Amino acid sequence: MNQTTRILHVYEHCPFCVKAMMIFGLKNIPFEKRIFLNDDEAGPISMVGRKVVPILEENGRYMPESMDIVSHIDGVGAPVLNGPVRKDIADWLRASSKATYRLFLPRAVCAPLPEFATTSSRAGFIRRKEESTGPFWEILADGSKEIAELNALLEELEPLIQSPEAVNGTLSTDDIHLFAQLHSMSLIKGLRYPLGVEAYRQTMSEKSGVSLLDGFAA
Ligand SMILES: N[C@@H](CCC(=O)N[C@@H](CS)C(=O)NCC(=O)O)C(=O)O
Repeated sequence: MNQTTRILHVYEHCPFCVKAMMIFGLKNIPFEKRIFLNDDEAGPISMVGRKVVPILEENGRYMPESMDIVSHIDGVGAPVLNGPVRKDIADWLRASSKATYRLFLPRAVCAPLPEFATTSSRAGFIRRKEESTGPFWEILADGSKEIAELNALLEELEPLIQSPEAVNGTLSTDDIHLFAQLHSMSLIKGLRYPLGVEAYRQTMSEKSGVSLLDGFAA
């Protein structure tokens, strides 16, 4: 019988890649993780025609788009993302995304992650992202307003979490989106996780096999 070979091409910091990696862990499906340098354009373009990750390579075929990868892998054997999705989770994600990504981007590029292993990969990321965020040094110099905003939102998140095993009681795509955002937040020092949020972060990290980045938080 032919064995399916699955390779997931990612950047470690990328929230969309976190979503794609999660489903493999949640389903206990083996895969090989390969990490592009952030300025490698030729690699992803040769696979899907544009510079983007995640890309799933399965038996020599390429699939981009994180949520397409999630639903494709969830469809292997019995699906696990069977639970309902909730508007209050989508609202929470929307409310917290702007401050999260503003604080996250300059921290991600400072972290010792493999996609930034070369000077040119790091410099290219900074140059491209600063066009929309403004200078990273300014964001790193004072994030106190956004940190306070996110801490207030984390307090609001706690009562929305029905179980550390699944935000809505049964695993759903809400868990994919929520954990990916908490994963990005884990790089931001000064965030305080209420007990219920902390239990969820740790349980979901363990179940999905995706490590949080708290150790690199700045
Ligand atoms: N809709 C895509 C978005 C993926 C995406 O934006 N990935 C980012 C990395 S976080 C990317 O590859 N950006 C292009 C770049 O870094 O040049 C998905 O859900 O997979």
